[in-house]
Amino acid sequence: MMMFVGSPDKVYILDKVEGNAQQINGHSLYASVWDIASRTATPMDVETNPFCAAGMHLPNGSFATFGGNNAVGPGGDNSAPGSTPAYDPTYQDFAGTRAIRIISPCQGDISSPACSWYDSPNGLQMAKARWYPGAEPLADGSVVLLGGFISGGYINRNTPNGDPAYSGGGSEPTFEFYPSRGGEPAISQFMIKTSGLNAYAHTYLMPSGKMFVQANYSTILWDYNANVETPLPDMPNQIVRVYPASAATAMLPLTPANNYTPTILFCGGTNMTDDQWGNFTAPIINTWDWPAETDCQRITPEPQDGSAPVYIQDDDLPIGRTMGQFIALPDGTMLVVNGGQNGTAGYGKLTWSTLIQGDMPFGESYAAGPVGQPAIYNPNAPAGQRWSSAGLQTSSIARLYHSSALLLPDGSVMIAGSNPNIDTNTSTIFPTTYKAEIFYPPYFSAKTRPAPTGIPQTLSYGGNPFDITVPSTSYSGNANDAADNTTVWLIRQGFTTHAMNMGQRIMQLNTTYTVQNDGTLIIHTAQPPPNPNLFQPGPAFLFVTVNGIPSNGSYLILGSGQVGTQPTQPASVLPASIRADSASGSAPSNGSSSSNSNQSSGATTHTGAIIGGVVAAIAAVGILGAIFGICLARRRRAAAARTGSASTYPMSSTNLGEGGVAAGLGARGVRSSDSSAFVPLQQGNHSTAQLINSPYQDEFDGRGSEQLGRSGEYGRSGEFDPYYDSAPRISTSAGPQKYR
Ligand SMILES: [Cu+2]
Repeated sequence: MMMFVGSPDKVYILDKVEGNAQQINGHSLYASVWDIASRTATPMDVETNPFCAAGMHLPNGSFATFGGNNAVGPGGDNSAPGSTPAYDPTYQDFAGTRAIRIISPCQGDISSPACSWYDSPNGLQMAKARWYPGAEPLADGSVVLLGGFISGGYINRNTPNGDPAYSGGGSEPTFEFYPSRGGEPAISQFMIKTSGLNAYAHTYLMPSGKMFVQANYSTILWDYNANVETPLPDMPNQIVRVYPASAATAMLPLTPANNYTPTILFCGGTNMTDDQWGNFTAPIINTWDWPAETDCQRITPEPQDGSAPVYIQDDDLPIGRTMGQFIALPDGTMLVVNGGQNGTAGYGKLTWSTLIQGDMPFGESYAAGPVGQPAIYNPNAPAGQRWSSAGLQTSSIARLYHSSALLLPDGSVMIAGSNPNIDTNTSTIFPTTYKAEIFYPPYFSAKTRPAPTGIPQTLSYGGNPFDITVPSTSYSGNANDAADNTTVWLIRQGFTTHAMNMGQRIMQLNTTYTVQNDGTLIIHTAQPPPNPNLFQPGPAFLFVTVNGIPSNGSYLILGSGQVGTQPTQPASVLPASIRADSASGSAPSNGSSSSNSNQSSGATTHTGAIIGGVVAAIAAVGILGAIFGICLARRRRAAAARTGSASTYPMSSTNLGEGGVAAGLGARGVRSSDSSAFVPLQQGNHSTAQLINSPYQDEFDGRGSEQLGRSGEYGRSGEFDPYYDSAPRISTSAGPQKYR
């Protein structure tokens, strides 16, 4: 599953071409858009096979995806009559290996051409076929696309590896740009050196404009203009971090305290030996028996003191993981969710140690042992104390290969996917999973969240600072302390797929403040530093975090909105802070606060907020429509009515009734009787067999496409989330926003 927040109110989703029950235009559905506020999914059409592409924002807020698989039909290949790699008549998908698909998120009619995916087998194309390419945006808003498979496989090589550049036509060792710089794409020596384990290479643009690239055991700084590579140290202990080892990998927050110096953190992955990895066909070993790594390493590729970059051992993950992924949270911490304790990403019918098809113990999955427990990394905590899972609710839904996670504008985290299956399979041990979850980080315990005003719709690289106003009604306690404890964060969630968030960045803006006598906080906020390499141009969300409690994110565009050299101005100069000694906030005060509140300001006083009903909880949000299918909620309701709907799960404040919210949803009502959907959360982490037979297994009614346009027919997945209506958040329905 691939997801991104395309606009303040919508998550765009692309999925694997396979036999999803939901149909659109006479074929299985592979794309939808999910409205965050109403929690409804609307099907969208794409023509080319988008799995497993790279994806990236563009400077104007559009998103693009690059590459994918050949056309596939039932069985995940071209074995059906009439099926070719160029087009499959059953699933009606065209080859996507060179496709560039673009969408401009918009507020209008989702089915209108302006709001739809631009995607055509004869349309915009890359110079080369790329499946699982690396992707990184540059300071001018263009995108580098690096390497990839030609037509897939477990890892990107043959054995013996006599042709590490091309693997006899299986590997693509070149790189190219979007928009194209013309000419024949040049070869990346790094792709040859890392042959086999270099798909979805980890890429991070550095302040100098060079790119940090990590794959296999190797690391470089890369000048992609001159195509010159500078070796950096190998990954310690030869732990593989790229797909399919799939470590959680992220750039830590860029802050005034670290002088905007990027540090990259790698956690988990796999230490399988070079032999054990196997080849395009399969791994040598039974991966599901091989424990994933707990090891974390961090590296600062361009130290400001001029010292040589080195990998530094960091605190171990609480539980070893493959396919974990980092989500930057607006309190400056990093959440890890998803993944498994054993094995790797990828799927297949066999390994070189289990050669009989059907003998693999976990269906087609090369991973096992789903890890449902979230963990939060605090980069500012002392070594030895950076990880915590205390109080975080554990999910019982397996999130293995093809899972994804994404920060939503309200500060919650959407978790979706898991599909280690060649074609749709809802009855295997790790099934094709349509049910999503929302994780509510600890700051959702606050009853009141900051309600800042004055946030601009565009930001520049340097230039005049701006003032953000935080009303006294939206925080509690001493005003000076609150001002000392206020941080302003710019977050780009990125394009999530395959345990990565491509393009994800988080930057704390420089601030000073004026505390007014009535407790109002005026936060004088600097523009981002005048270096577009630090935070590439394009869309982002701005959060104001007071005492560890973030506001809702405000959508904005950083930079000119166009591909090209970004204008820069001198760094913002901020006025000195002014305090007001007897002022205070008037929000309901004094509960214990979250242990994960921001610590970067070093303040000692910490007035928390009242603990509400939502503390680090995970809630299922039903199926996401239709890749996602139409949820037969009413069938479940009928079943619940027959059997009684008593639930032992806390369901406070979830009775939405027949009017109110439900009244806006068309003919169908929303009732609390769907609480049976929470039974999975009470099951053990490995109880997948029970999940398969559970009464709330995703259901589809198989209606024809002619009925799909009626939005009232789609399940409002929020009805399964007991926290949805009680979670403190600020309305985002402040009218249409300009965001393009
Ligand atoms: Cu994939």
